[in-house]
Parts: sequence; C-alpha cells; structure tokens
Amino acid sequence: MRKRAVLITGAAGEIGLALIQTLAQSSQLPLLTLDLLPLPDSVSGMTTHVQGDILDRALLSRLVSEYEIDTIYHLAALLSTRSEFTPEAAHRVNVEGTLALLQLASEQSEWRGQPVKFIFPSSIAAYGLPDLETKHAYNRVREWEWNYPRTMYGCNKLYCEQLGIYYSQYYRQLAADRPVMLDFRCVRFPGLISALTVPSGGTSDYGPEMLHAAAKGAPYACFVREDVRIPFMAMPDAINALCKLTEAPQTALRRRVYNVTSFSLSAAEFRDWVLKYFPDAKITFEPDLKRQGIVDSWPADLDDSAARRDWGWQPEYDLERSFSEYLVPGITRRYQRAHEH
Ligand code: AKB
Repeated sequence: MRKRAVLITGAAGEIGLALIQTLAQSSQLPLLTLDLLPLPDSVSGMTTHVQGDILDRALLSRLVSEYEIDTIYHLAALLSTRSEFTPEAAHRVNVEGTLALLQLASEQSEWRGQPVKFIFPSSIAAYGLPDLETKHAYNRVREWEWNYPRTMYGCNKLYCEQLGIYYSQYYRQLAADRPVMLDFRCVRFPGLISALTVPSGGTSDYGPEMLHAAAKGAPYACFVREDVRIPFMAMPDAINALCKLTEAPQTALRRRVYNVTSFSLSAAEFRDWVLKYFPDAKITFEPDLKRQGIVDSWPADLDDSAARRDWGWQPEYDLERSFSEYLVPGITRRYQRAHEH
C-alpha cells in the first residue's frame, strides 16, 4: 500500500524550512521533502527527506510508486538575481521542474479520482512596470495588471501560473472522458524576510541582508537607491498564507492566483527601522544599477483584496509587529547563539 503524504519540493530553502516546522505540527499526513541539499538537523527529524533533483524523472517515478501524494508545495526555484546569470538553467529548474511536478500531480489526481492540491508560490517578479513614473502612478497593482516581467525568473513564474491553470482546468480538454484534474492554487509573494535564514540569489534580498548584517555587527552596502520601494512580508505570514490557501474550500476561490502582502517600504525606511533596533548599524547605499533596474520594475505595493475577500487572508505581522516581535528577537537570538558556539 502506498503511503499518503504531503510533498514539499525545495524544502531546504527559506520558505521550505519554515513550512516544514509548521506542517510538522499541523499536518494530518506525514511530510515527504525533496531538495538537492540535505536538511539541517533542526528539521530533519520532522520529515522523510529525499536528496535529489526535481528534474530526475526516475526519482519522481520512484516517489509516486511509494507515496500517494495528497498535496504538493512546489517551492523549488532559482530566484531572480541568480537566474539572470544562468537563464537557461533557471528555465530548466523553474519551468521544466514545475511541468514535471504538474504531470506527476495530474497522474496522481486521475489515479486516485481526487484532485491533488498543488500549491505554488509565485512572486512580485511576475510584474514588470516600464518606468518609475508608471510605478508611482500604479501603486497597488492588481493580479491582472502589468504582467510583463523583466527577468527570466519572473517570466518563469508567470508562465508556470498559466501552466497550473491549464492543468487544473483545461488539461486534455478534447478527450472523450475528461480526467480528474489537479487543484492549482498560487500566491504572489512580495519580498520575504526570515529571522532564521539569510536569503540568497534574490533581488529583494537587500532588506533581509541589511537586517542580518546589523544584528551581526557587520557593515552593509545596500545595492538599491534609498527611494526604491517594494512590498515585504515576514516569513510567518508567508507560511500562514500558504496554509490558509491550502485549506480554503474550492467553492470560495474565484481566482487561482492571488496577491498577498503585508507592508511596503522604501530602502531608506527599511534602514531607519533597522537603525531603530540596531542604532550602531553601518548601512550605506551603493546602488548596483542592474539589480536596481529589476527592483524598479517591481510594484511598490500589491492589492491583495481578492485574497482577503475569498479566503480571509490577513497578515498577522504588520511592519511594527514584524520587527518588534518576530525579526529582531529571532535574528538577535540567531547571532547570539552563533557567537556562543
Ligand atoms: C527574489 O528577489 O527573486 C525573490 C522574489 C521577490 O520572488 N525574493
């Protein structure tokens, strides 16, 4: 008998590590995780971990021969900055990897006669505003506006959203007997900030990097201008959004792709919040025009009213609470502990 399980790909990444901790407490089903990297000791006892590549078809076949996969959190991706250095590799991981997982979920849905839930984190990178004037004019962007990404990662995310919709609504639409299709649900995240991990390979990384450097007592040169503004969210809210969207009754969902956000900050405001808690922090601005160009094309804020209306989305951590109750205490503890060892 195959064991029912919840699959998390890209499990060793920032979202993955936080999601494992939450689902290990709340999930009715055991967790099965997949990543190229091993998991750290802090979570390795909470899941059955398979170290491997989502592009390895034989490995995916082996997994479905052993497990009946009920829900997939497909987190594996190369982020925006990294993808610009290796665009074709990014396409392979971000698009071909997602396609392989969508196929797997389709086959599972058909085989068991019940949709597999496919939860997909997309990103503000799916948007692309042409210039700063337009960015200022369209402050809170809605899901269907400005879908003109400027990065390989953004193109990949936008296309995979469409593939997810295709596989859950139109897959094999000309066949005489339509199969049971998967249930694709997606959130477009702003820049995420975790107290436990430092991001790598993204372009919204200047926010979390500034904060982690301040807590470590290291100087930080921010790679975007002071006035650059994008939305952010603390990691517990990101996990909450994924879990709430998973649990929402399908009848309540009027879209398959939803914006979610918490607070919007310019880089200078971000610095001021960091200085409030770490007054000795040494933060300078040395814009890298290329990376800044990417952030300039992302919206200053997101309109997440559809998520609020359909599945009761509401961030629990606003700006003040994110810093005072989650980020600062968590990051301070992290570096104190590192210092003691
Ligand atoms: C990145 O910077 O690439 C990511 C994102 C905004 O999706 N953090």
